[in-house]
Amino acid sequence: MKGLLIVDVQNDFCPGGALAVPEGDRVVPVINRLLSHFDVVVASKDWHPPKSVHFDTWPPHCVQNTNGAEFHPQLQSDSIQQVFLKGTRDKDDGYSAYEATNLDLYAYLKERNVTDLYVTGLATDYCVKASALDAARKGFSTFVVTDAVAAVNVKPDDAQKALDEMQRAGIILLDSSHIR
Ligand code: VGL
Ligand code: ZN
Repeated sequence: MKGLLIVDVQNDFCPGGALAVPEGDRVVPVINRLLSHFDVVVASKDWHPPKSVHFDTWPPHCVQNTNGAEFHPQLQSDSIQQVFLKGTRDKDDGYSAYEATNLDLYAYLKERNVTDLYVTGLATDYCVKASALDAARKGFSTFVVTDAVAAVNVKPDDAQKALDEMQRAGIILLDSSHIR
């Protein structure tokens, strides 16, 4: 079975948000087009408490139950079968969707016989990277859809470095046009 993981396509990571990824909203129409090609569609949400050590590193963002933590309004979220919440504790960065605390992503995907996981969303250099590397480590055939991800780019080459690191870990990078 093929699974689609949508990482953190939330208002705070999109233009106008508290930790905006440049052109983060560009991924939304690409992800919407992909939805019907997958058996299992899941999403993660960055879901932080108001006070967190995570905010020593980052401006406050994706605080639980705020508008900034909602999915981008154009994302077809009714197609998402399950949401995984991560970074939920005050000492917890939770970059990887596999660190979700409401449910176990690994067990969820295994129970549904997902062998191939396609990773999309925000941000390439943090949560997409951490989630894809975990997926590969845990034995999923892992793909990153390059036109369905966007990077924070604290440094200008962070996106490329992240893509290189993922490729070295055996992750396959592909364009959404190759998914049928
Ligand atoms: C993320 C920085 C801080 C992400 C989350 O979703 O990539 N990046 N929190
Ligand atoms: Zn965060």
